Parts: sequence; structure tokens; C-alpha cells
Amino acid sequence: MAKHLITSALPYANGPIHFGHIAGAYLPADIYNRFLRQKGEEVIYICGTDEYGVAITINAEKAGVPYKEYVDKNHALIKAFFDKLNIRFDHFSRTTIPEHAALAQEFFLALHEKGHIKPAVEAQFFCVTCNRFLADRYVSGTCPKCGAANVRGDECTKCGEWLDPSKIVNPSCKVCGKTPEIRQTTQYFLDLKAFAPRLKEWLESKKDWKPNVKNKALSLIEEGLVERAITRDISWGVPVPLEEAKGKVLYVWFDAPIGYISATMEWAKLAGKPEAWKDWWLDKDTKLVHFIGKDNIIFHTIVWPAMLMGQDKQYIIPDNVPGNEFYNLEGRQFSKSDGWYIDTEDFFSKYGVDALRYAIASNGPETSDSQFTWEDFQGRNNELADSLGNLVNRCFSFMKKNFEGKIPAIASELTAEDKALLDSFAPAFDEVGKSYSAYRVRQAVSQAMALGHAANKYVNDTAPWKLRKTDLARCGTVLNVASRAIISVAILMYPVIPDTALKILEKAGLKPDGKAPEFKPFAGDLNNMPLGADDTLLFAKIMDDQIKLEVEKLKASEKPA
Ligand code: B3M
Ligand code: ZN
Repeated sequence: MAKHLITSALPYANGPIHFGHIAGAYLPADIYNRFLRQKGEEVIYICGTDEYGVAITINAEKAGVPYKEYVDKNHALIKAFFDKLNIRFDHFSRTTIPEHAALAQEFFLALHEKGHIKPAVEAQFFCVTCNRFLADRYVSGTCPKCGAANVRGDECTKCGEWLDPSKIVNPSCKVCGKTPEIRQTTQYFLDLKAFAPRLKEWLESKKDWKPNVKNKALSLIEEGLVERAITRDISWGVPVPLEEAKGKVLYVWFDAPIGYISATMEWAKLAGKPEAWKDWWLDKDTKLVHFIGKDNIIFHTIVWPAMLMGQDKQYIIPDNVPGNEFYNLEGRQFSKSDGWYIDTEDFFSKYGVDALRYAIASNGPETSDSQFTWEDFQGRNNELADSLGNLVNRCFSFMKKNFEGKIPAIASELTAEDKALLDSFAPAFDEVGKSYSAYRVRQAVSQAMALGHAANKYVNDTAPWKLRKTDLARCGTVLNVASRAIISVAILMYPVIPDTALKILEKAGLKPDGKAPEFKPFAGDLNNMPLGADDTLLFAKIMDDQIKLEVEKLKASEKPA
């Protein structure tokens, strides 16, 4: 049986992350991880903060805070945010741990020794006012590929292109705003071309990848891979391990993916089995799956696999890279600096974590961009309140009142209607399981909720509140069958709304004890099982006025362009 090593893109320790990140790389991975655990698979889920590079230095400088202090603070903030959202990593590390620098240097040296990394003199922007080379985001301008304005020097946020630092059009220094000049400096280049045939063969063998990811990767190879500078003239990063390269550091996109391994090493060490990381990274039975947003495709499907292929150790290469598209906020990208954002603290004080997880999961950017709108959130929250919360509440409180707080036994012969519902569980598990396995969360959610709708219809049609007076045995049978359906829906939806699912199981009296319920139709005995004590409602409906206020608040915080 395969083992699964799941990762999510390492977020920059660069301020709070937003729902857009969650939708792209974290929630889908968390859902996949939880589903695999329900199936009893062996799996670890690894992540951490990406703490080097210009993404960090430029903002730390703006804030007037030393780099280390800046990343410490943001690492803690981000970690707390993931905890809040119930994103359950096995380990959440950082790229500033000593193991990481050592491993990144090992990677560099192995590639250097084989001739895959070579020095060359390169033209780079230099700001005379600031007296420094403008690495990466220190320069901004127009993307030479797609023409988008105001993109940063290393990556186009619009088209995802990995930009050559000196190729940006209409450059300006991010710090002082002046136009930089071109100067020569020596950098080290990774020869990606040498890996093209192997990369191509590997990518073509991937039959079940998302077409957007696979096509993007193959077209990059088709366009021709070029040598890329993987060192920088800045002070914050992993030192280049060569005497003649003193003062230079590794480009953050070279060291960052190595963080997946160094984080696993740290995880193993903390577990008291320092060699255990090898059981994952050096074992060909491990299925390595990287969850990312589409702007990270080139790094995870070309650069990183090439870096792995060029090592002496027999590292595994990714089994799949489920890349997601972008998730926006009411028609624009989330951006705190543009005032276009949601205050997450305020959000969670008013609305539930699971309502958000559900809203994102059922409308995730799996094959095309999607967005959070307040109206959509209201609709999805209320759908949960109606189809799930209300179903649970009306059945369970009815049994509390009329059946001494127990789930009545099946005390009458099953009708066709009962059997139809009971017989629909197994195919539902089959379908939903296939969807989760294929990273199709939207589909999984709608299939799981279809069972919820069928259960609602069943309860409406059989009307146990009427049967209570006319046929108590039949009434009990109906409630027993309905309870089984409710429990099945909870198990199916556990990856998406884990807290709610566990609460439902507790309400039913099953005592899940915080553990992931096995992914199969519930087959236990419910007859006369006492229901749990908790009577609280699972979801509160959100009213129109409330949503109107939220939209007004968002518009008011938007800064003029
Ligand atoms: N920190 C970019 C990002 O946050 C980068 C991902 C690294 S994954 C190894 O989108
Ligand atoms: Zn400047």
C-alpha cells in the first residue's frame, strides 16, 4: 500500500494570509488529508513558513523591523490562523531552521558538482539612489510576457511567468521609486534545459493530473527551458556554499521547496525518530502530492522536480501537483494593502469556521477562478443551516422528546422507501470517495449533500411527527433510518466540516472522541442508543441585513486605486 506525503505551498512569513490562499493550497490539502485518514491510509501532511527572500525583506524594511523578528511574528500569526481554520498539519515548520540551510546547501552542491549549476555574469537592475542591486521584488514594472502593469520583478502575479530580473519593462525601484540602471553581477544559474527530456517523459506519464497544471508544465518545456539565476545579492537567505560566492544567498525559490524535506526532518526529529524522514522522501512507495495555487506551477512541476532529479540521494518526485486557480473577493484579488479584504478575526467572531470551509469547498477554484462573495457565503451558510443543521435538530429533538432521548429501534418491517434510502449509502460513499481521491472537492460536497437532501425528503415524506400518534413502531423505524442517513452524511462531510461532523456524531450518541470516523456507511447498532446531551444548534442563519452591512463595510475600506 502506498504512503501519502501531502504538502501545501509554504506561505511567506509575510503578514496574515487570506481566504484566497486557503482556497488554493490549504483547505483542499486538509480535506484530502482528512479523507485519507478516514480511509485508514498512512499519511503525513507537512507545511511551514517560507521565510527568506525579498518578499520578506522588503516588507520588514518598510515596517522597520529586523528580518528575524518580522518572520517570527508572522510565523506565529499564520500558524494560529491555520489552527483556527482547523487545517491539521502533522508539522508546521519554518525555512529558517538550521537543518533547512544545511539541506539547501547540500542540494546546491550536488547540482553544482554535476555541472547543472554554473556561474555567469548577468545584467541586473541597480538603484543608484539606494546603492544596491534590485533583486526580485525590489523592482517592479510591466510584465514582458503578458503586459500586466505593476508586477514584481521575479514573478508575474497575473500570468505566473518566472521573470528574468532584468527583463521587466519600465522598471522602477520599489523603495525609492527611481528608474534603476543596468549593471553586471555574477550569479549562479541552474541549467533546467538538461532536465527537459526527463521532465517531459515524467509529465507525459501523468494521466490523472489536472489538465491546467499538466498543460502549463508541458508548454513551458515546449517554449524551451532556459538557465535561471538561483542566487541573489541580498543578505537574508541561505548562504551560497562556495568560497568564491561570499555574500550571495540562494534565491528563495531554490531553497523554499527544499523546506518540504527539512520540515519532514524536523517532524521526524521531534517525534524522536530522526531518520524517519527517509521512510517518506527516499521510499518509492511514497505518493508525494503538492497542493499549490496556479502561480506556483512552474516551480513545482519544472524547477523542483529537476532539483530532485539532480541529487545523489534517490529522492521521490511528485506524484501529483493539484494546482488550483485563483479565489478572489467580490470580483477582485484579496489585498489588504488595497483595503480589499476580510478581517478574519471579525469574521470568525460572527461566523463559524465550518461555514467558511463549506463555502470555499463547495465553490473552490478547482478548474477556473472563483470567488468569495458575501451573498454566496450567506447562501451556502443558510443551505447548511437548512439541509443539515435543521435536519439534525428536528430529528434529534423529536427523539429526545418522544423516545426518552434514545434512537428508537427498527420495530416495523422496512418499506421500499426506507430501503431506497438505506441502499443509497454505499453508492454515495463510493462516489464521494472517488471525488475526494481525484481532488474534486466541489463534486464530493454536492454528492454528499445530495444524500442530505434525500434524507430531508425522506423525513418530510414519512412525517414521523404524524406517525407518533398513529403508528409508534413505524415512527421509530423512520427515525432510526433517518439517523443512519444523518450519520452517513456527517461521515461523508467530515473532511470538509470536521467539527460539525464530529458534533453530529456526538449528538447521535456515538462518542467519536475527536477521531476521524471511518469512511464507510455506518453499520453499527443504533437501537435504543442514548443521544448525546448537546442540544445546541449547528448553524445560525445569516439574514440579508447582515450581509448588506458586510458588503458596505468592504466597499468603505477599499482604497482608491
Ligand atoms: N512562498 C509563494 C507563495 O506563497 C511561496 C510558495 C513556496 S512553496 C515551496 O505563493
Ligand atoms: Zn531605490
